[in-house]
Amino acid sequence: MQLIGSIPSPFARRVRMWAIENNCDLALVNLDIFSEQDRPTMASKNPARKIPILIDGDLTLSDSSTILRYLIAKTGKTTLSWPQEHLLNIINACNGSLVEIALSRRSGFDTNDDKLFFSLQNERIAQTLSYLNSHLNDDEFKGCECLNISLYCLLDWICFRELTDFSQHSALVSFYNDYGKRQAAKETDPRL
Ligand SMILES: N[C@@H](CCC(=O)N[C@@H](CS)C(=O)NCC(=O)O)C(=O)O
Repeated sequence: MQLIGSIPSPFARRVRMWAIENNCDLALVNLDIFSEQDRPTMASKNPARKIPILIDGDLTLSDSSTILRYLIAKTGKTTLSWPQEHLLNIINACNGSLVEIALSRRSGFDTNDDKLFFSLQNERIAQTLSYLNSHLNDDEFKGCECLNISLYCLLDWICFRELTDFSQHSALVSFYNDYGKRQAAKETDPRL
């Protein structure tokens, strides 16, 4: 199987970490998605022009959550429960808003500007981080590898890109420090 992605992408990293932890053979095609050279490769596989993209024989899949669900099914692992799906969507919402903020900054906007678009993203980021801080020690969160990996990739990307400050959320900080010690986290570190 091939994963079309990039090393910094937190969404691609989830899939890469899950594959490492589950001995799943996955070759990364590392693209610079905003470069003239690499963009056509992404566009030819996904008209939505987003990574990650999984290629398994004739099958092409997009969206990290869908890809993870596919790999979980393919390897016979336990699927996420509905409450776990809800938590994954909260992580996704936070990560999605942070992508909007990162792209806005890259486009030269002041993301602290008093504009509806930025206020909505900043509000969502603050609320979801606070919610995750209160719930990551719940059994249904702790027992789900997919949620743990997705949260770690989100938090490490926040630090890597200096997107926001979660230091007031002590449960998130302690989770981040512990999970970062894992081999899969080290092997996929975007700083390397
Ligand atoms: N919901 C998607 C989000 C994927 C996503 O936003 N990927 C970013 C890279 S981290 C991307 O391709 N951005 C390109 C763009 O927004 O134009 C997923 O879970 O895979």
